[in-house]
This record gives sequence, structure tokens and C-alpha cells, in this order.
Amino acid sequence: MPNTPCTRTVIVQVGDVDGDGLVTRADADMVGNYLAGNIKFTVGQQLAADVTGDGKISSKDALKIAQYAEGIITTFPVCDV
Ligand SMILES: [Ca+2]
Repeated sequence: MPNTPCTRTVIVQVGDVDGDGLVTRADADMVGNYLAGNIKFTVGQQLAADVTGDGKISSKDALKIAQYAEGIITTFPVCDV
């Protein structure tokens, strides 16, 4: 018998790093803490945090999440397709 492929799919709300269903300043702060090396992210959190969609988590992502939380922007670059 061949092995049966097993896959898992992670669904996240982009920008919602802490997973409370909202994109708030707390999410931007979590990215800041991640960048400072204070906390680690799960795979899902990494996906949620990369709002620019460049495959990396940087201060640009923290800035965009903060702007979204404050209503300055209404979507994320990774959502523009
Ligand atoms: Ca959140």
C-alpha cells in the first residue's frame, strides 16, 4: 500500500496575528515583538502577519497593520489581486 498523502490547510485573516478576529493595534504590536525577537509566530501567524505578501515579516507589515487598524487603509497589499 502506498502512503496516503496528508495535507493541512491554514486559513487566517490577514492582519489578525493574535487570532481574536479583529485587526487592531495589538496585532501590529505583536509583529513588533516578533521582529524584536521577543515572541515566535506559528505558521498561521506568519501568514497573517505578512500583509505585504513579500514572503517576509518586516516593519512594513507592522506599519500596514497599524494603518489598517486606524482606518488609514482599508485593505492589505497581499489582498490586492
Ligand atoms: Ca487581532
